[in-house]
Amino acid sequence: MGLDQKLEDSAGVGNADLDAVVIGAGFAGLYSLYRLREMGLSVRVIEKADDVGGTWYHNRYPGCRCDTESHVYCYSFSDELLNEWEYSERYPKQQEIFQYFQHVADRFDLRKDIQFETEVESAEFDEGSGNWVVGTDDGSTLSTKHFILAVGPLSDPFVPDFDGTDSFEGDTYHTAKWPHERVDFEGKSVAVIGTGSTGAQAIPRVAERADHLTVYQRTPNYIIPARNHRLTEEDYEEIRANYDEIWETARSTQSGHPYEYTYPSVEGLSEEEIQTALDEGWEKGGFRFFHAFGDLLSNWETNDRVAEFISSKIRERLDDPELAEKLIPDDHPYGAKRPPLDYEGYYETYLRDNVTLVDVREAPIERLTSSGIRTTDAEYEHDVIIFATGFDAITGGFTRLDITGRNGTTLEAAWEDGPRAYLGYSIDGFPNMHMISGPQSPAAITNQPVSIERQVEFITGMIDYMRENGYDYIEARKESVDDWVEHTAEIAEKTLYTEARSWYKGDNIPGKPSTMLMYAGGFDNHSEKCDEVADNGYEGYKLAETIKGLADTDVEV
Ligand code: NA7
Repeated sequence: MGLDQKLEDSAGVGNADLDAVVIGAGFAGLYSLYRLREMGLSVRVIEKADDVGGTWYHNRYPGCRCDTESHVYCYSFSDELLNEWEYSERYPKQQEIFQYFQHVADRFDLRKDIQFETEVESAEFDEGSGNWVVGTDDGSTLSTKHFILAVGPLSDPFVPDFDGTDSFEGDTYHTAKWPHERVDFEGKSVAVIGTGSTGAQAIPRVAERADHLTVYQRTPNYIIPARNHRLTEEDYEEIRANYDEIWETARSTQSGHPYEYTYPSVEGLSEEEIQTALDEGWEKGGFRFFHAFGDLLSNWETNDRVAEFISSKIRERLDDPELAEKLIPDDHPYGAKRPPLDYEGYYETYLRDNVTLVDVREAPIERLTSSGIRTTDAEYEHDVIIFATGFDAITGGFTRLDITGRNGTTLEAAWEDGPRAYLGYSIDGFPNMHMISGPQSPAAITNQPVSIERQVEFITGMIDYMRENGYDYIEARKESVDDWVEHTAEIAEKTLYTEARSWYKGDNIPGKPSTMLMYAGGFDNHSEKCDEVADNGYEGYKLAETIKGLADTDVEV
């Protein structure tokens, strides 16, 4: 029987085709599928790509890898899985992460419940049947009791709307929509626009292959050494001997990474102690450096010391003072914008004869021409333009869908004054709809697998509780959503995140309101709050046996 036929047969009687529809087959979607299936529920994951992996399916640009250390860039729910998988380097390459996802999908036989090459376009809560009706790009619909959005916080690529984009006669690529086949740069003049984490990874690699590379930089970033290396058998022996403790630490920190801060602050420390902490952090590299001082993102004094230290290191690396000053940030605290890592001599790349740095803060890009890029003070010829220009982060994956909740309320209307969600998961008026890495969740400012596992466990725990207690519907109360949004904003105000223009606040998207999109209070505190909510019978939510029961409580305060 076709899905449409099934839907027709069940229409109006409250029987959904499925217990849960999940959008996306990345970290969040696959774990949701695994857990819900373990609970005995009927689930279907809908994925637009032809394979699993989510962001790691689409991002295949040269140099693409994860800035999180590989031993904690994986699921922790299965000891068997942990013990059988080995990444080859300290930071996993895209190719290996993609293989990891394929392994997970095969190992747990997940593919049979994933509908690939299908894009969800709409979802509407049907008050007659009390189900969500999910519409896909092949014209079919599916009805489901629970609607889970595992769309990814960085899944909606952003390309600036430059005048003349269509007139460019060369090839253009966005890093997050990279072709599967090798892209040829040999003998070509290549432009990279953007120097975020993606640009920082791609630039050294493209420079090696292109005839000439021109980097268009608007905002310099603090880019620190990753200190990548191959992982040996001994490394893995040590990791495995300590895995329980590593995960326990990761789950107890603000960042979801398994590192404790060396000192809470620079305040009260001697000059020597500060210098030693910075030097040692620098030697460790990556986000371990980030963990030298606990108040890095809330205390200017600490941040200034760390930023000065990084700036001095950039100057040391480049014996061209003018170039160094162009590459040193001067407009934001370290970490208030996502800090990229350097794997392959990022700064030294600019010393190459075939690389030109164009400062587009000084002279912005005016337009694309048929043969290249024109800034306000020069014209550059290119065969290829690479947009490393980021994403409509956190909300873009949700708002691109046409979602309608109860009483005909659209997501667009619900978020008219800015995105809002209780704990990042739920919105009033949208029963049984659950977001992973939604706005006001810790999302992408924490180590994703740790944070995602926690969120999926909260959502699946909630669904389990509903079944145990005879509830068919759950919906966040309006006041819980409002309070959580206010709480998140208050926390952000106490941090230095407010001091940078960044995608954390939606500043990279023209017209998007500037507001901290994620919960900056830490993974640990968010997690504790989730436990408290669950322990109190899903405090802050309305639970009901019928859709009418849910609607009847609308007026309750
Ligand atoms: P990011 O971090 O958003 O970086 C995008 C870059 O593109 C950044 O340097 C932007 O400059 C630049 N950009 C965007 N629009 C323009 C225009 N109009 N002109 C010039 N330059 C522009 O995206 P990434 O893909 O690097 O990283 C996203 C996340 O993926 C990363 O943080 C990791 O979590 C993984 P800006 O800084 O806005 O001045």
